[in-house]
Amino acid sequence: MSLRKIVIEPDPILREKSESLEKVDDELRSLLDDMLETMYAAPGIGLAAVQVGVLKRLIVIDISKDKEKKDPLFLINPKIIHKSKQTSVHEEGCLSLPGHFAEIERPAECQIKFIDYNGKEKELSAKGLLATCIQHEVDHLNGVLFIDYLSKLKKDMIVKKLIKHKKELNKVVL
Ligand code: K2U
Ligand code: ZN
Repeated sequence: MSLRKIVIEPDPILREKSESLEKVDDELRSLLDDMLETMYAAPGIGLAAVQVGVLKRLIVIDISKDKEKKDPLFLINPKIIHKSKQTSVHEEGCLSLPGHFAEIERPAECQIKFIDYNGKEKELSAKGLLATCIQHEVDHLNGVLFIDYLSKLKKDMIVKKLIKHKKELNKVVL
């Protein structure tokens, strides 16, 4: 397993639509393992493949609080098949937009179909933070970021700060 570099906004790849997978093999599982290790190291509770520069419909999630009791979810070709009419608000962040958080309203519950780590078709019903995280990650697979739900003023302010952040990072690297 190896750590992958996380893509930071603004970056055009984060606006691309990710492609579905044709098969689940050891190469794919190795990418999923790297994504999970990268997510835990960040730390985060979710990560989409596009955030490590891979335009494939892959997501890893682990909302378990106790690091001793990890409970990872591997979602291959996830498809949201139902969203509740009832909504809820959660504070969201994103590893591709470090340091920025916002209250985002989304459907409180959702159901997804997906293929699991071993290539088996599964269905899952989620509520609370898991439902929010799944919707946030599936948005990534469609080139959507949580800041897209904010006012233009707030979104532009965050992107402007991230541009400055990336310039500072490049100065340090160079
Ligand atoms: O896409 C990502 O970078 C995943 C987010 C997961 C997340 C989605 C929705 C709501 C909260 C988190 C990252 O893990 S951001 C880190 C984080 C963790 C817990 C709470 C807020 C932010
Ligand atoms: Zn994100």
